[in-house]
Amino acid sequence: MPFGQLVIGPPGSGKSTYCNGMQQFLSAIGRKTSVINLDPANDRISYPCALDIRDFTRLEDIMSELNLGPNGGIMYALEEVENSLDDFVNMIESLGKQDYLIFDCPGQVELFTHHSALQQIFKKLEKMDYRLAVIHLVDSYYITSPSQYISILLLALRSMLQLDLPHINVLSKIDLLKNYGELPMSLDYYTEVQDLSYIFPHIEAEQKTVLGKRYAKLTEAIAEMVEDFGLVSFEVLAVEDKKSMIHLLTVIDKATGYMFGSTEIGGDTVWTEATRQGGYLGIVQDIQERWIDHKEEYDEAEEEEREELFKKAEEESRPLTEEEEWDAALKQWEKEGGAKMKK
Ligand SMILES: Nc1nc2c(ncn2[C@@H]2O[C@H](COP(=O)(O)OP(=O)(O)OP(=O)(O)O)[C@@H](O)[C@H]2O)c(=O)[nH]1
Ligand SMILES: [Mg+2]
Repeated sequence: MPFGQLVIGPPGSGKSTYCNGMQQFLSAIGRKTSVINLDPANDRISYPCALDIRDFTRLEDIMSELNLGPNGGIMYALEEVENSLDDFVNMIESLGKQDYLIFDCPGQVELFTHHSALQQIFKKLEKMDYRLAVIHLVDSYYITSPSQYISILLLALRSMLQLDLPHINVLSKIDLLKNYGELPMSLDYYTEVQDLSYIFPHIEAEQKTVLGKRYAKLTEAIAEMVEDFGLVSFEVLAVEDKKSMIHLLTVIDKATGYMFGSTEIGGDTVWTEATRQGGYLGIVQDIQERWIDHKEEYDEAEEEEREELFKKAEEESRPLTEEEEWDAALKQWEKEGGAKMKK
């Protein structure tokens, strides 16, 4: 039974970069992976792409034939796929059922909050027994403003309900968070979506005008409603931070059921067995320490580790391989309390 990730999120949230990084990671642990580009505007793909929506329908042609702009063109392209769903799904099936799939989606928010095309494509795959999880990336910049934070909570809730699949919300680019100044609350407050009434005074302080006060009231009402659902929480990710990628994959494998499934599927028996033993789950506090409280010290220590690796490769007169970097990160994960990678 095939497994996969549907990578969604607003424009620029890091979806394509994540797909590239995740594919490299999966190939390092031996899981055979195919990345599928579902973004008709994505004409500079940085990863090896097994299937490209642009081979199915071309945005440029739609725009010129129908006199549409790029946003309308993307919606139309996905509607075309929705209308020829069987053909498109056959193309996905032709990749074989042994490959782990990653779908790089377009960034238009309406596609995962109230438009049917993506939902229909995903539902069709689900019916065909594909075990999929939605990975919803949201730029962590948005937690720096209390009212924007409530907006992304609403966005996350809305897409969770619309897409109706296992859903993992992720605050991306966490490495940049320190640059945006001090947060009123600690990082786990935002990731666990703790008692939102604590943030209300900060929402009110943001608004100075009369209409602004009413905006604050609306935001607070939305916050209460999101809290009542009790569904939204976040993981955190810095795509270059291998430890945060390792943690995220353990969470995803749990959500899709991959770690409980047959280990012969992807050829990554070692990883699957290791995560079955528990995985390493204390990440948010680590991330607060790594990326906010002691960023400089950690940067320095990691640079030293990397230099060691490079020195070793240099002595052997060759460049450092991606695999070696991943190998070092996995060893570190194991040392710090992650599950044992029995070789
Ligand atoms: N610092 C940092 N930058 C990142 C990270 N992930 C992505 N970026 C950068 O964010 C920018 C946007 O990344 P993309 O991967 O193109 O984002 P996207 O969501 O695919 O964008 P669209 O397809 O246009 O919606 C690029 O410049 C990336 O290098 C991260 O974890 N940390
Ligand atoms: Mg992209």
